[in-house]
Amino acid sequence: MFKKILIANRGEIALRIQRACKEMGIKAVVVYSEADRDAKYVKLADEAVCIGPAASAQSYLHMPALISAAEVTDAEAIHPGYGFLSENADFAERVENSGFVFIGPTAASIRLMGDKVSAKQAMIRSGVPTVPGSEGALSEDQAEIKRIAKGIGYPVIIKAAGGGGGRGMRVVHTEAALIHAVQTTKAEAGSAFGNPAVYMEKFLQNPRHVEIQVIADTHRNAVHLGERDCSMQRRHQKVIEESPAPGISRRAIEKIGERCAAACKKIGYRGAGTFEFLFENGEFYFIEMNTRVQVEHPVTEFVTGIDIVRTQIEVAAGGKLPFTQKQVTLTGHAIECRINAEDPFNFMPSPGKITGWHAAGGPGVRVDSHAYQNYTVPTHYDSMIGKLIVYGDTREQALARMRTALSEMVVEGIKTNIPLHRELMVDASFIAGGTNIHYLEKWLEQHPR
Ligand code: MV4
Repeated sequence: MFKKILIANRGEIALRIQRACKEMGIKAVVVYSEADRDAKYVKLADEAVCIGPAASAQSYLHMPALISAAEVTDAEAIHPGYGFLSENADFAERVENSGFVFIGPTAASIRLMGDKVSAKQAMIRSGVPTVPGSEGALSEDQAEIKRIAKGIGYPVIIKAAGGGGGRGMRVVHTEAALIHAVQTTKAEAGSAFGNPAVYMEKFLQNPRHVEIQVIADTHRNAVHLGERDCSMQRRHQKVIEESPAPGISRRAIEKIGERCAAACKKIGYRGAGTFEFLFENGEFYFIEMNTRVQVEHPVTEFVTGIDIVRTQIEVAAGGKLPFTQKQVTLTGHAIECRINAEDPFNFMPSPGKITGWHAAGGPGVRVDSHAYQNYTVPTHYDSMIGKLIVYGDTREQALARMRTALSEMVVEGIKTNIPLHRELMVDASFIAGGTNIHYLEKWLEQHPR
């Protein structure tokens, strides 16, 4: 096992990874920007290295500074967390070429999944169901593009191969609008991602976003850890996540989960990963794979009892997965509310000093946050200041616990989205379960302030 790990991230996930390291008897080195000097995860770390000014490009995204920090502190491995460089294949490659272990998949896997066309082709080869669409990237042949769209049936969606997470997409309803949409998406993709390739899919009108967590070791073992429903989102930012997904049978999840685990084996995947699906009319359609630990991993940890970050570290060190597929069962229900420093209804960022902070507690309640009383939320990074996660034997109990926990949470001095969560936890449709990806945006339109 590693003796020392460098955490190339900030905020709550830097604290989460550090906690796993400490439990495992591994020294944790954190890096921080000048804006994060007073952060809790910096104070709690065994060692801390300032890597540059507040701007991410000069700190958390600055590869030479991160690799130098690992060198001067004698770390053996680098955990990238989520966001920043976590899905940057060049970074993974530079980490490994500098003699460190990248706690994540190989650069080749990250590259394969980073290109959404090659990711989808890999899934088709591996037997994972995908959204009907073009076989690969679209050619320049306008007649052929029209033929493909006709074959799929309108509406279709044009997506950039270099996009993902909602960037670089355009919905097309008629043949008259098709060619212009393809050309515009290509031009935007070329400048935004340095890759003009686009592909086409059937546009699913009212899907849910359901994702499968997987984890694989370097001994040809891969298992799935069930699903998360992340449909409650606004502008591609998830707001609430839960596991299991309401109303989807265990049989259906087992079937798709086994396909994902088999795909991991087929592509030689190692580490934690997430297969994102659209779920509509009882069917799963793969859209993208995330090759990192995700913000919402705690809901899966609650229902499986598996420590995902610990397992990431174990498999990165060459260990075998400490459980088999048969030993993984989902018990009870978990819900996560992302706590953001923002106006709860117009979503304007609200950084600044937290003058009062009281975290919720009690049975089945977990608060993953780097915030504390008198902490100043910097302006430079995203607005998430923590996550409130609850567990219950049933979804009803989890909902009741979340309502209680939200009533206990106090964050003063800045605005947060806690008031929005309090309203959603008593919303009849959310309580019923199974709302789709458009629900929150429609709800917000119907609840103007
Ligand atoms: C789609 C889709 C409908 N049909 N693809 C948005 C993010 C990116 N991961 C893929 N996205 C979508 N792809 C087809 N063929 C609708 C979305 C989509 C979406 C997906 C998941 C979660 C929230 C979303 C919000 C708007 C659109």
